[in-house]
Amino acid sequence: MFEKVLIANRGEIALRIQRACRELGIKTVAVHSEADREAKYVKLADESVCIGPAPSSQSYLNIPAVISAAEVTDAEAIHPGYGFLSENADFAERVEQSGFVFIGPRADTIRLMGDKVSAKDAMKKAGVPCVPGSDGALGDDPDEIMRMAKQIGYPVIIKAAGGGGGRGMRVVHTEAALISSVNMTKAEAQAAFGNPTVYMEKFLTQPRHIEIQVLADEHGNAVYLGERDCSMQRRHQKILEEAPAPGVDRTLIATIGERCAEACRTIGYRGAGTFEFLYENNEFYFIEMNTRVQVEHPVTELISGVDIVQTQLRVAAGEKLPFKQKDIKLHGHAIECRINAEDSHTFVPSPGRITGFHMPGGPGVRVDTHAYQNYMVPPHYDSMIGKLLTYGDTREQAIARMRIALSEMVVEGIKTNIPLHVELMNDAAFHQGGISIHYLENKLGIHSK
Ligand code: MV4
Repeated sequence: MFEKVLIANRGEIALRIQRACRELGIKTVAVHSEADREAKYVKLADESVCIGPAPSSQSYLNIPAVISAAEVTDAEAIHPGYGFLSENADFAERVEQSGFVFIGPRADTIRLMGDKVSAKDAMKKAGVPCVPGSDGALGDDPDEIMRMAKQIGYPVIIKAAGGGGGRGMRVVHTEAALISSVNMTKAEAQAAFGNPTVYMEKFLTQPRHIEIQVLADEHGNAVYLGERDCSMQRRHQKILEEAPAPGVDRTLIATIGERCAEACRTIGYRGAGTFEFLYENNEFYFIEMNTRVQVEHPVTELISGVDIVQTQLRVAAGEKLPFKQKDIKLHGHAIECRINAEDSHTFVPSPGRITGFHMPGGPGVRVDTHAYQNYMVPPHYDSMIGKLLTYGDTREQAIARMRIALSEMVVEGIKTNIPLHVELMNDAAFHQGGISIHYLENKLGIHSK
């Protein structure tokens, strides 16, 4: 196992990774911007290095600064967390070229999945069911594009190969709008990603967003840890996640999960990964793969008993996965509420000093946060200040515990979205389970879009 790991991230995930390292007896190096200098998790690390000014472009995204910090502290490996440099193939490559271990997949795997056309192609070849579509990049012939759309059937969606996570896509409802939409998406893709490549898919109108968690080692072993339902979202920002996905056939999950694990073996995947699917009419359709640990990984940890971050560290150090698929047993139900420093109705960020802070507890409650009383939420980064999770034997028990936990939770001095979560715990459609990706935006009203 590594002796010392550098954590190239901030906030709750930096603390989460630090805890995993500590449990494995690994020393930690925190890197931080000038804005995060006083953060408690920075002080808790064995060592810390300031890597630049507050803007992330000059600190958390500064590749030479991160690698220099690893050099001066003699760290052996770098954990990128989520966001920032976590899915940057050039970063992964430079980390390894500099003689450090990148805690994640190989750079060429990140590159493969970063290009959504090559990702889909690889997964289709590996037996993962995909959304029907163009089977590769769109060519230049308008007649062929029109024939293709007619064959797939309207509505279709045009997506940029360099996009993902909701960036660079356009829905087309009629043949009259098709070619101009393709050309506009190409122009935007060139401007945003430096790559004009686009592809076409059947547009699913009321899907759920369900993802499969996988773990793989360098010795050809891969397992899936069930699924997460992430449909409760607004503007591609997830608000609440849960596992398992309510009302989905367990046999179907097992089939899709095994396909994902097999795809990992086929492409030689290493580390933690997430296969994102759209789910509609009892069918799964692969859309993208994430090659990092995700914000919502704890819901899977709660129902599986597997420590995903520790496992990332183990497989990055060359160890075999400490379990086989038959050892993975999912129990109960977990829900995660993302706690954001923002206005509960307008979603406008609300940075500033937290003057009062009390976290809930009790059976089946987990809080992952770096915040505390007197902590100053900086205005420069994502507004998420923590995650409140509850676990129960049943979904009803997890919801009941979430209600209680939310009622106990106190965050004063800034606005938070706790009132929104309280409202969701009393929402009839949420209680029923199985809402689509459009549910929250419709509930909030057209004005919130
Ligand atoms: C889609 C889709 C409907 N049909 N693809 C948006 C984010 C990116 N990961 C893929 N996205 C979508 N792709 C087809 N063929 C609807 C979305 C979508 C969405 C997906 C997941 C979570 C939230 C979403 C919100 C709007 C649209």
